[in-house]
Parts: sequence; structure tokens; C-alpha cells
Amino acid sequence: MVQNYKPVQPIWCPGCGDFGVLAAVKRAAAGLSIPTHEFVLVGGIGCSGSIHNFMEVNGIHALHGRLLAQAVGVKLANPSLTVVAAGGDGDGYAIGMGHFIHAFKKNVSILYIVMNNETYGLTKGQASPTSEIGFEGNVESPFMSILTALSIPAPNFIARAFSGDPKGMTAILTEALKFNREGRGFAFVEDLSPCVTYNDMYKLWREKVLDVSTLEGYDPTDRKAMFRLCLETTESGRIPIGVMHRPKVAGRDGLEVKLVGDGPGPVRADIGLETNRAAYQKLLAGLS
Ligand SMILES: Cc1ncc(C[n+]2csc(CCOP(=O)(O)OP(=O)(O)O)c2C)c(N)n1
Ligand code: SF4
Ligand SMILES: [Mg+2]
Repeated sequence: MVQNYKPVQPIWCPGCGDFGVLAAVKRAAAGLSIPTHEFVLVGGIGCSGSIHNFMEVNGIHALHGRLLAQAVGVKLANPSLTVVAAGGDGDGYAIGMGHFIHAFKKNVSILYIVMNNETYGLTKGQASPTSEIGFEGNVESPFMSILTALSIPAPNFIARAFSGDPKGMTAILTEALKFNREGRGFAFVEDLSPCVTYNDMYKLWREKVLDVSTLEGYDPTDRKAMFRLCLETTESGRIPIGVMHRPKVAGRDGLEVKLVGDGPGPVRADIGLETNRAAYQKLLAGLS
């Protein structure tokens, strides 16, 4: 059911890192002059997943861990839209993990923002797949999203931003959205977004983040080199941020380009009887 709502004030706790993401998404979209009616924001389930309620966009509140499936569906149905999926680390890396992995392989030109606060914020601070050992009794090693993303050979855009660096985040989201709008494929941006109520990492992350572009050997077109650089940075106790992968060749590799080309997509296609009589007859003949 489609309904019209005015954007409401965010329901997030004061100081939540998600405010930084909301501001950066707005700035990036405004900087690229993306018309509101062509912008679709699919939110996951969690504190982060309510982001679409706070912006003037076409918003969808997806099922938990299924936001990518819905965002991909929207883009394939109407490739002229700019489609962003945004949710939490629980949503994306626990229940949504299968969709997360396939999104890199499918390479549909949508942007996926994961607001990683290393906890299930909405359900009051349980351990998530990215939680540190010791957090709320967690004994498992934290999941490394950037290394996983770099390990899947596909022409994706991959980056990590930090809510404590709004300028850097806006620049990354702007590049990611441009990448999508040129039909180049899937863009994944993880944002380190502290949950000030259950897992306040602002101070620690501010000390630990390290812009990979300042490191020797930085070359985001070289997947192997970037995997090594990010792994070594992580093992040294720092958290790599910045652009981790941008394909060397600027091809239009998005799945929607391969499936639909420059056509209007199924939503806007003419499915009238007269235009398609021959195709429908062929279809019917195949059924008999
Ligand atoms: C199918 C299903 N399972 C479990 C839940 C309960 N639930 C709601 S939000 C959430 C996790 C939220 O964590 P995250 O995705 O990290 O978002 P955050 O609140 O931290 O932004 C869970 C498990 C649900 N809503 N639906
Ligand atoms: S509980 Fe945490 S993640 Fe949720 S709004 Fe509050 S600070 Fe943000
Ligand atoms: Mg979370």
C-alpha cells in the first residue's frame, strides 16, 4: 500500500551515530541534485532501519534482513531510480547474511549502507555479528565485512566511513551514488555508527580509525593489495576507513544494464496487446 507521509523527527537517542548517516545521505543526494521522486530508500529493521522515515523520499520498510532483496527488485523494475538500502549490522550480517554475499555477485547498481554499531540497538544492546569479544558475554570473533567484501571478485565499490567524520562520509556516499547512477554496479558502504546508549564507541573509534588512503601501497583498484592492507591494519589494532575498492575500468557492469539495457524497465515498459501481439502468441504457442 502506498501512502504519503511527511518526514518526521528522528526517534534516535541524542548523539546516536545514525544522525551522521542521515545528514550525509541528505548532503550527498542534494549535491548530486537527485530529485526526491527518483530516490528510493529501503530501510531494514532496527534503529538504523527507520532512516527512510526522516527524509523526503520514496521509503520502504523492509522485512528484517531482506532489504537488499527489495532494493534489488525496485532497481530491476525501474533502473532510472536511485536506490539505497540502509540498515544495521544485525540486519545485514546476521539474518541478512545470505543476501549480503549475493549482492556483491549480482552487482545491481544500488547503494547498501550498513550502520555498524556492533550491537542490536533496537532490541536493547545484545551482541551482534560484529561485537567485540567480551561484549555482553560474546565469545565469537567479530565478523569482518570489508574483508568479506574484498574477497568476492566483482566490480563493486567498497568503502567504510565513520559517523565522527561527516565530511569524509559525505564524500564517500557521493562517490558511491555516482557509481550507481552511472550503472557501474553495487556499492557497499559500512558506516561505523556508535550506539551511544548500549555500546558507545565514539572515543575508542576516534582513536582507532585510520584512513587507508594515507598508507603506503594504497591502490583501491588492486583488490589483493587492499585485502592485505585492510587485514594488516586490522591486525595492528586500527580500523581501516576510506575507499577500499573502485574498479580499474569504469564499465557499465550493473546487472540492470545487462538485463534491461537502456530500456525503461518492466515498470514503464509497454505491455499492451497490440505492441506485443507476436511475443504473446509465441508465449502461448510454447504453452500448448
Ligand atoms: C524476523 C525477525 N527476527 C528478529 C527480530 C527482532 N529484531 C528487531 S531489530 C533486531 C536487530 C537490530 O540490530 P541491527 O540490525 O544491528 O540494528 P540497530 O538497531 O543496531 O540499528 C532484531 C533481532 C525481528 N524484528 N524480525
Ligand atoms: S539505542 Fe543505540 S542505535 Fe538505537 S537510537 Fe539509541 S543510540 Fe542509536
Ligand atoms: Mg546494530
